Amino acid sequence: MTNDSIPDLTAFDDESLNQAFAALEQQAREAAAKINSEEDVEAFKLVWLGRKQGRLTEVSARWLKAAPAAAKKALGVRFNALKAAVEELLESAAGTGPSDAALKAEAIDITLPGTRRLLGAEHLITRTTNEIVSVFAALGYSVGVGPQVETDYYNFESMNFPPGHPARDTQDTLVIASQERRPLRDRLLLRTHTSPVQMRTMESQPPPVRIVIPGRVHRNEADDATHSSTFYQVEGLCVDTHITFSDLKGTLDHAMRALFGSSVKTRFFPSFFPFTEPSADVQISCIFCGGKGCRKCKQSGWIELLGCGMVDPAVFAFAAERQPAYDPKKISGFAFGMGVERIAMMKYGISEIGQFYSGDMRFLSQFV
Ligand code: FA5
Repeated sequence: MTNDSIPDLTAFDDESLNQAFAALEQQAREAAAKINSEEDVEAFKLVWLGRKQGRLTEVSARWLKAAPAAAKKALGVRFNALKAAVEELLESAAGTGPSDAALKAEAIDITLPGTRRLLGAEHLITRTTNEIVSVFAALGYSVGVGPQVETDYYNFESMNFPPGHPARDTQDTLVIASQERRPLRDRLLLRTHTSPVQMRTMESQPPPVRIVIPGRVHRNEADDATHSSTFYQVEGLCVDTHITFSDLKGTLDHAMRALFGSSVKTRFFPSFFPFTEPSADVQISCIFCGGKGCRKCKQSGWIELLGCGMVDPAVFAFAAERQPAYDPKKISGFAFGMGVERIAMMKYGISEIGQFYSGDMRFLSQFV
Protein backbone atom coordinates (compact mmCIF):
# COMPACT_ATOMS: atom_id res chain seq x y z
CA MET A 1 0.00 0.00 0.00
CA THR A 2 1.61 3.29 -1.07
CA ASN A 3 0.91 6.78 0.05
CA ASP A 4 0.12 8.39 -3.36
CA SER A 5 0.21 12.11 -2.95
CA ILE A 6 -3.01 14.07 -2.81
CA PRO A 7 -3.80 16.10 -5.98
CA ASP A 8 -4.20 19.85 -5.64
CA LEU A 9 -7.78 21.12 -5.43
CA THR A 10 -8.52 23.98 -7.81
CA ALA A 11 -12.34 24.29 -7.79
CA PHE A 12 -14.33 24.60 -4.58
CA ASP A 13 -17.95 24.36 -5.77
CA ASP A 14 -20.11 21.57 -4.32
CA GLU A 15 -19.87 19.45 -7.44
CA SER A 16 -16.02 19.51 -7.51
CA LEU A 17 -15.78 18.87 -3.78
CA ASN A 18 -18.15 15.90 -4.00
CA GLN A 19 -16.07 14.42 -6.81
CA ALA A 20 -12.73 14.96 -5.07
CA PHE A 21 -13.89 13.40 -1.76
CA ALA A 22 -15.71 10.52 -3.52
CA ALA A 23 -12.47 9.69 -5.38
CA LEU A 24 -10.55 9.53 -2.09
CA GLU A 25 -13.19 7.42 -0.40
CA GLN A 26 -13.14 5.04 -3.36
CA GLN A 27 -9.34 4.69 -2.99
CA ALA A 28 -9.75 3.95 0.70
CA ARG A 29 -12.37 1.27 -0.02
CA GLU A 30 -10.14 -0.41 -2.59
CA ALA A 31 -7.21 -0.41 -0.19
CA ALA A 32 -9.38 -1.84 2.64
CA ALA A 33 -10.65 -4.63 0.36
CA LYS A 34 -7.07 -5.85 -0.06
CA ILE A 35 -6.45 -6.18 3.71
CA ASN A 36 -5.54 -9.79 4.50
CA SER A 37 -3.45 -9.80 7.65
CA GLU A 38 -2.75 -7.87 10.80
CA GLU A 39 0.26 -6.27 9.10
CA ASP A 40 -2.08 -5.02 6.31
CA VAL A 41 -4.37 -3.47 8.94
CA GLU A 42 -1.42 -1.63 10.49
CA ALA A 43 -0.22 -0.42 7.07
CA PHE A 44 -3.73 0.84 6.15
CA LYS A 45 -3.94 2.70 9.42
CA LEU A 46 -0.57 4.31 8.84
CA VAL A 47 -1.27 5.34 5.22
CA TRP A 48 -4.69 6.81 5.89
CA LEU A 49 -4.72 7.92 9.49
CA GLY A 50 -1.01 8.33 10.33
CA ARG A 51 -0.66 11.56 12.27
CA LYS A 52 2.35 13.00 10.42
CA GLN A 53 2.16 11.69 6.87
CA GLY A 54 -1.24 10.03 6.65
CA ARG A 55 -3.44 10.88 3.65
CA LEU A 56 -6.09 12.55 5.79
CA THR A 57 -3.46 14.73 7.44
CA GLU A 58 -2.32 15.69 3.97
CA VAL A 59 -5.87 16.44 2.81
CA SER A 60 -6.34 18.65 5.79
CA ALA A 61 -3.04 20.44 5.13
CA ARG A 62 -3.47 20.89 1.40
CA TRP A 63 -7.20 21.33 0.85
CA LEU A 64 -8.57 22.83 4.03
CA LYS A 65 -5.81 25.37 4.47
CA ALA A 66 -5.82 26.43 0.75
CA ALA A 67 -9.57 26.79 0.55
CA PRO A 68 -11.17 30.27 0.31
CA ALA A 69 -12.96 31.18 3.56
CA ALA A 70 -16.39 30.68 1.91
CA ALA A 71 -15.63 27.03 1.03
CA LYS A 72 -14.06 26.03 4.39
CA LYS A 73 -17.32 24.92 5.96
CA ALA A 74 -18.36 22.71 2.99
CA LEU A 75 -14.86 21.21 2.91
CA GLY A 76 -14.85 20.55 6.68
CA VAL A 77 -18.17 18.68 6.54
CA ARG A 78 -16.91 16.45 3.70
CA PHE A 79 -13.55 15.95 5.39
CA ASN A 80 -15.25 14.71 8.59
CA ALA A 81 -17.46 12.34 6.59
CA LEU A 82 -14.38 10.92 4.79
CA LYS A 83 -12.55 10.48 8.09
CA ALA A 84 -15.54 8.63 9.60
CA ALA A 85 -15.72 6.37 6.51
CA VAL A 86 -11.99 5.54 6.71
CA GLU A 87 -12.25 4.78 10.42
CA GLU A 88 -15.20 2.50 9.80
CA LEU A 89 -13.25 0.66 7.09
CA LEU A 90 -10.36 0.23 9.52
CA GLU A 91 -12.60 -1.07 12.26
CA SER A 92 -14.25 -3.73 10.14
CA ALA A 93 -10.86 -4.72 8.62
CA ALA A 94 -9.35 -5.14 12.11
CA GLY A 95 -12.11 -7.65 12.86
CA THR A 96 -10.96 -9.74 9.92
CA GLY A 97 -8.17 -11.21 12.10
CA PRO A 98 -5.27 -13.36 10.99
CA SER A 99 -5.42 -15.46 7.83
CA ASP A 100 -6.30 -19.17 7.84
CA ALA A 101 -2.66 -20.08 7.23
CA ALA A 102 -1.51 -18.00 10.21
CA LEU A 103 -4.18 -19.61 12.39
CA LYS A 104 -3.13 -23.11 11.35
CA ALA A 105 0.52 -22.41 12.15
CA GLU A 106 -0.41 -21.36 15.67
CA ALA A 107 -2.96 -24.09 16.32
CA ILE A 108 -2.54 -26.47 19.27
CA ASP A 109 -4.10 -29.90 19.53
CA ILE A 110 -6.14 -29.73 22.72
CA THR A 111 -6.73 -33.49 22.62
CA LEU A 112 -3.02 -34.19 23.31
CA PRO A 113 -2.19 -35.09 26.96
CA GLY A 114 -0.71 -32.22 29.00
CA THR A 115 2.75 -32.14 30.59
CA ARG A 116 2.41 -34.00 33.88
CA ARG A 117 4.20 -32.37 36.81
CA LEU A 118 5.63 -34.89 39.25
CA LEU A 119 4.68 -34.30 42.86
CA GLY A 120 7.61 -34.20 45.27
CA ALA A 121 7.71 -36.65 48.17
CA GLU A 122 9.81 -37.30 51.25
CA HIS A 123 12.92 -39.36 50.57
CA LEU A 124 12.85 -42.71 52.34
CA ILE A 125 15.77 -41.70 54.56
CA THR A 126 13.95 -38.52 55.63
CA ARG A 127 10.76 -40.47 56.22
CA THR A 128 12.52 -43.11 58.33
CA THR A 129 14.42 -40.45 60.30
CA ASN A 130 11.13 -38.72 61.07
CA GLU A 131 9.54 -42.03 62.13
CA ILE A 132 12.42 -42.77 64.51
CA VAL A 133 12.44 -39.24 65.92
CA SER A 134 8.68 -39.22 66.51
CA VAL A 135 8.85 -42.48 68.51
CA PHE A 136 11.21 -40.72 70.93
CA ALA A 137 9.38 -37.39 70.79
CA ALA A 138 6.32 -39.27 72.09
CA LEU A 139 8.46 -40.35 75.09
CA GLY A 140 9.28 -36.70 75.85
CA TYR A 141 12.63 -36.47 74.03
CA SER A 142 13.62 -33.19 72.39
CA VAL A 143 15.39 -33.06 69.00
CA GLY A 144 18.84 -31.58 68.39
CA VAL A 145 21.38 -31.17 65.61
CA GLY A 146 25.15 -30.73 65.36
CA PRO A 147 27.77 -29.89 62.70
CA GLN A 148 28.94 -32.41 60.11
CA VAL A 149 32.39 -30.80 60.06
CA GLU A 150 33.54 -31.52 63.60
CA THR A 151 36.69 -31.13 65.69
CA ASP A 152 38.82 -34.05 66.77
CA TYR A 153 37.96 -33.09 70.37
CA TYR A 154 34.21 -33.57 70.03
CA ASN A 155 34.28 -36.50 67.62
CA PHE A 156 36.94 -38.49 69.48
CA GLU A 157 38.73 -37.05 72.52
CA SER A 158 35.70 -35.98 74.59
CA MET A 159 34.03 -39.28 73.63
CA ASN A 160 36.91 -40.97 75.42
CA PHE A 161 38.96 -41.96 72.35
CA PRO A 162 42.36 -40.58 73.53
CA PRO A 163 44.89 -39.65 70.78
CA GLY A 164 46.40 -42.81 69.35
CA HIS A 165 43.75 -45.07 70.92
CA PRO A 166 43.15 -48.18 68.77
CA ALA A 167 39.35 -47.65 68.93
CA ARG A 168 39.84 -44.69 66.55
CA ASP A 169 40.64 -47.24 63.84
CA THR A 170 37.09 -48.61 64.02
CA GLN A 171 35.85 -45.34 62.48
CA ASP A 172 38.28 -44.67 59.61
CA THR A 173 38.06 -40.92 59.31
CA LEU A 174 37.99 -38.36 56.49
CA VAL A 175 39.98 -35.35 57.69
CA ILE A 176 40.10 -31.81 56.37
CA ALA A 177 43.48 -31.11 54.72
CA SER A 178 46.29 -28.71 55.77
CA GLN A 179 45.72 -28.49 59.53
CA GLU A 180 48.96 -30.03 60.70
CA ARG A 181 49.93 -26.85 62.53
CA ARG A 182 46.81 -26.88 64.71
CA PRO A 183 46.71 -28.77 68.01
CA LEU A 184 45.16 -32.23 67.42
CA ARG A 185 42.01 -31.46 69.42
CA ASP A 186 41.15 -28.49 67.12
CA ARG A 187 41.72 -30.27 63.81
CA LEU A 188 38.63 -30.58 61.64
CA LEU A 189 37.21 -33.79 60.25
CA LEU A 190 33.93 -35.12 58.87
CA ARG A 191 32.18 -36.55 61.91
CA THR A 192 32.19 -40.34 61.92
CA HIS A 193 29.13 -40.62 64.17
CA THR A 194 26.49 -38.40 65.78
CA SER A 195 27.90 -39.06 69.28
CA PRO A 196 29.87 -35.75 69.43
CA VAL A 197 26.49 -33.99 69.70
CA GLN A 198 26.08 -35.76 73.08
CA MET A 199 28.95 -33.63 74.36
CA ARG A 200 27.76 -30.44 72.65
CA THR A 201 24.32 -30.96 74.24
CA MET A 202 25.69 -31.58 77.75
CA GLU A 203 27.97 -28.56 77.52
CA SER A 204 25.01 -26.36 76.63
CA GLN A 205 22.55 -27.55 79.30
CA PRO A 206 22.62 -29.14 82.77
CA PRO A 207 20.85 -32.48 83.39
CA PRO A 208 18.20 -33.81 83.07
CA VAL A 209 18.59 -34.41 79.31
CA ARG A 210 16.47 -36.48 76.98
CA ILE A 211 17.40 -35.80 73.36
CA VAL A 212 17.56 -37.48 69.95
CA ILE A 213 19.94 -36.14 67.30
CA PRO A 214 19.52 -37.18 63.65
CA GLY A 215 22.30 -36.40 61.18
CA ARG A 216 24.68 -37.36 58.41
CA VAL A 217 28.02 -39.00 59.13
CA HIS A 218 31.02 -39.97 56.99
CA ARG A 219 33.61 -42.72 57.12
CA ASN A 220 36.42 -43.84 54.84
CA GLU A 221 34.73 -47.14 54.01
CA ALA A 222 34.35 -49.24 50.89
CA ASP A 223 30.73 -49.32 49.76
CA ASP A 224 28.96 -52.69 49.74
CA ALA A 225 25.36 -53.88 50.02
CA THR A 226 25.02 -52.72 53.65
CA HIS A 227 27.85 -50.19 54.07
CA SER A 228 28.15 -46.72 52.64
CA SER A 229 30.87 -44.08 53.14
CA THR A 230 28.17 -41.53 53.97
CA PHE A 231 25.09 -42.52 55.93
CA TYR A 232 22.66 -41.27 58.57
CA GLN A 233 22.40 -41.96 62.27
CA VAL A 234 20.01 -41.06 65.06
CA GLU A 235 21.79 -40.53 68.37
CA GLY A 236 19.96 -40.73 71.70
CA LEU A 237 21.01 -39.44 75.10
CA CYS A 238 19.20 -39.65 78.43
CA VAL A 239 20.84 -38.28 81.61
CA ASP A 240 19.20 -37.91 85.01
CA THR A 241 19.51 -39.25 88.55
CA HIS A 242 19.06 -43.04 88.93
CA ILE A 243 19.05 -43.95 85.23
CA THR A 244 19.84 -47.66 84.91
CA PHE A 245 20.49 -50.26 82.23
CA SER A 246 16.87 -51.39 82.68
CA ASP A 247 15.73 -47.94 81.52
CA LEU A 248 17.93 -48.33 78.43
CA LYS A 249 16.56 -51.79 77.70
CA GLY A 250 12.94 -50.75 78.23
CA THR A 251 13.31 -47.63 76.07
CA LEU A 252 14.95 -49.41 73.11
CA ASP A 253 12.62 -52.40 73.38
CA HIS A 254 9.65 -50.03 73.14
CA ALA A 255 11.24 -48.10 70.24
CA MET A 256 11.89 -51.27 68.22
CA ARG A 257 8.29 -52.45 68.70
CA ALA A 258 7.01 -49.01 67.70
CA LEU A 259 9.15 -49.10 64.55
CA PHE A 260 8.79 -52.76 63.50
CA GLY A 261 5.56 -53.99 65.11
CA SER A 262 4.65 -55.38 68.52
CA SER A 263 5.78 -58.96 67.82
CA VAL A 264 9.44 -57.98 67.33
CA LYS A 265 11.89 -59.08 70.05
CA THR A 266 15.12 -57.33 71.06
CA ARG A 267 18.29 -58.71 72.58
CA PHE A 268 21.38 -57.00 73.90
CA PHE A 269 24.78 -58.35 73.04
CA PRO A 270 27.96 -57.28 74.88
CA SER A 271 30.00 -54.86 72.79
CA PHE A 272 32.57 -52.09 73.18
CA PHE A 273 32.39 -48.33 72.67
CA PRO A 274 34.91 -46.07 74.45
CA PHE A 275 32.12 -43.69 75.54
CA THR A 276 29.75 -46.23 77.15
CA GLU A 277 30.31 -48.76 79.92
CA PRO A 278 28.86 -51.33 79.77
CA SER A 279 28.18 -51.27 76.00
CA ALA A 280 25.85 -53.38 73.89
CA ASP A 281 24.82 -54.01 70.32
CA VAL A 282 21.06 -54.34 69.94
CA GLN A 283 19.65 -57.04 67.74
CA ILE A 284 16.03 -57.52 66.76
CA SER A 285 14.38 -60.80 65.80
CA CYS A 286 14.48 -61.08 62.00
CA ILE A 287 11.34 -59.43 60.63
CA PHE A 288 11.59 -61.46 57.41
CA CYS A 289 11.51 -64.97 58.94
CA GLY A 290 10.17 -64.16 62.42
CA GLY A 291 13.39 -65.50 64.02
CA LYS A 292 13.47 -68.94 62.33
CA GLY A 293 16.57 -68.15 60.26
CA CYS A 294 16.80 -67.00 56.61
CA ARG A 295 19.24 -65.55 54.07
CA LYS A 296 18.63 -61.98 55.31
CA CYS A 297 19.63 -62.79 58.90
CA LYS A 298 22.35 -65.21 57.79
CA GLN A 299 20.30 -68.06 59.33
CA SER A 300 20.78 -66.61 62.84
CA GLY A 301 17.21 -65.34 63.34
CA TRP A 302 18.59 -61.96 64.58
CA ILE A 303 19.64 -58.71 62.88
CA GLU A 304 21.94 -56.13 64.46
CA LEU A 305 20.65 -52.57 64.28
CA LEU A 306 22.34 -50.26 66.76
CA GLY A 307 24.91 -49.61 69.43
CA CYS A 308 24.19 -48.43 72.97
CA GLY A 309 25.34 -48.38 76.58
CA MET A 310 25.53 -46.51 79.86
CA VAL A 311 27.38 -43.19 79.51
CA ASP A 312 31.00 -43.71 80.64
CA PRO A 313 31.98 -41.62 83.73
CA ALA A 314 34.98 -40.35 81.72
CA VAL A 315 32.54 -38.69 79.26
CA PHE A 316 30.66 -37.02 82.14
CA ALA A 317 34.03 -35.75 83.41
CA PHE A 318 34.62 -33.98 80.06
CA ALA A 319 31.10 -32.48 80.21
CA ALA A 320 31.65 -31.38 83.82
CA GLU A 321 34.53 -29.13 82.67
CA ARG A 322 31.81 -26.78 81.36
CA GLN A 323 28.73 -27.98 83.31
CA PRO A 324 29.69 -29.12 86.84
CA ALA A 325 26.24 -30.71 87.30
CA TYR A 326 27.47 -33.68 85.21
CA ASP A 327 29.05 -35.21 88.30
CA PRO A 328 29.21 -38.97 87.66
CA LYS A 329 28.70 -39.58 91.40
CA LYS A 330 25.31 -37.91 91.28
CA ILE A 331 23.92 -38.63 87.85
CA SER A 332 23.87 -41.46 85.33
CA GLY A 333 22.64 -41.93 81.80
CA PHE A 334 22.43 -44.02 78.68
CA ALA A 335 23.11 -43.36 75.02
CA PHE A 336 22.42 -45.12 71.75
CA GLY A 337 23.16 -44.65 68.07
CA MET A 338 21.29 -46.28 65.20
CA GLY A 339 21.85 -46.36 61.46
CA VAL A 340 18.86 -44.88 59.61
CA GLU A 341 19.52 -46.73 56.32
CA ARG A 342 19.75 -50.11 58.07
CA ILE A 343 16.37 -49.48 59.72
CA ALA A 344 14.81 -48.27 56.45
CA MET A 345 16.21 -51.36 54.67
CA MET A 346 14.54 -53.59 57.22
CA LYS A 347 11.23 -51.72 57.26
CA TYR A 348 10.89 -51.42 53.48
CA GLY A 349 12.64 -54.61 52.33
CA ILE A 350 15.57 -52.94 50.53
CA SER A 351 18.62 -55.09 49.88
CA GLU A 352 21.16 -52.54 48.51
CA ILE A 353 22.06 -49.46 50.57
CA GLY A 354 23.32 -47.70 47.40
CA GLN A 355 19.76 -47.46 46.07
CA PHE A 356 19.01 -44.69 48.58
CA TYR A 357 21.56 -42.40 46.95
CA SER A 358 21.15 -43.40 43.30
CA GLY A 359 18.47 -40.79 42.53
CA ASP A 360 16.74 -43.45 40.42
CA MET A 361 13.08 -42.44 40.15
CA ARG A 362 12.02 -46.05 39.46
CA PHE A 363 13.27 -46.91 42.96
CA LEU A 364 12.16 -43.76 44.76
CA SER A 365 8.66 -43.60 43.30
CA GLN A 366 7.80 -47.02 44.78
CA PHE A 367 7.67 -45.37 48.18
CA VAL A 368 5.60 -42.27 47.43
C1 FA5 B 1 28.54 -45.82 66.48
O1 FA5 B 1 28.65 -45.06 65.54
C2 FA5 B 1 28.29 -45.30 67.86
N1 FA5 B 1 28.47 -43.88 67.88
C3 FA5 B 1 26.89 -45.70 68.30
C4 FA5 B 1 26.64 -45.49 69.76
C5 FA5 B 1 26.07 -44.32 70.21
C6 FA5 B 1 27.00 -46.50 70.67
C7 FA5 B 1 25.83 -44.12 71.55
C8 FA5 B 1 26.78 -46.30 72.04
C9 FA5 B 1 26.19 -45.13 72.45
P1 FA5 B 1 28.65 -48.00 65.05
O2 FA5 B 1 29.92 -47.69 64.34
O3 FA5 B 1 28.39 -49.41 65.38
O4 FA5 B 1 28.50 -47.15 66.38
O5 FA5 B 1 27.44 -47.45 64.15
C10 FA5 B 1 26.12 -47.40 64.63
C11 FA5 B 1 25.13 -47.87 63.56
O6 FA5 B 1 25.35 -47.13 62.36
C12 FA5 B 1 25.34 -49.32 63.16
O7 FA5 B 1 24.63 -50.18 64.04
C13 FA5 B 1 24.74 -49.35 61.78
O8 FA5 B 1 23.31 -49.41 61.84
C14 FA5 B 1 25.10 -48.00 61.24
N2 FA5 B 1 26.32 -48.02 60.41
C15 FA5 B 1 27.59 -48.13 60.79
N3 FA5 B 1 28.43 -48.10 59.74
C16 FA5 B 1 27.66 -47.98 58.65
C17 FA5 B 1 27.92 -47.86 57.24
N4 FA5 B 1 29.14 -47.85 56.75
N5 FA5 B 1 26.87 -47.74 56.39
C18 FA5 B 1 25.61 -47.71 56.89
N6 FA5 B 1 25.29 -47.80 58.20
C19 FA5 B 1 26.30 -47.93 59.08
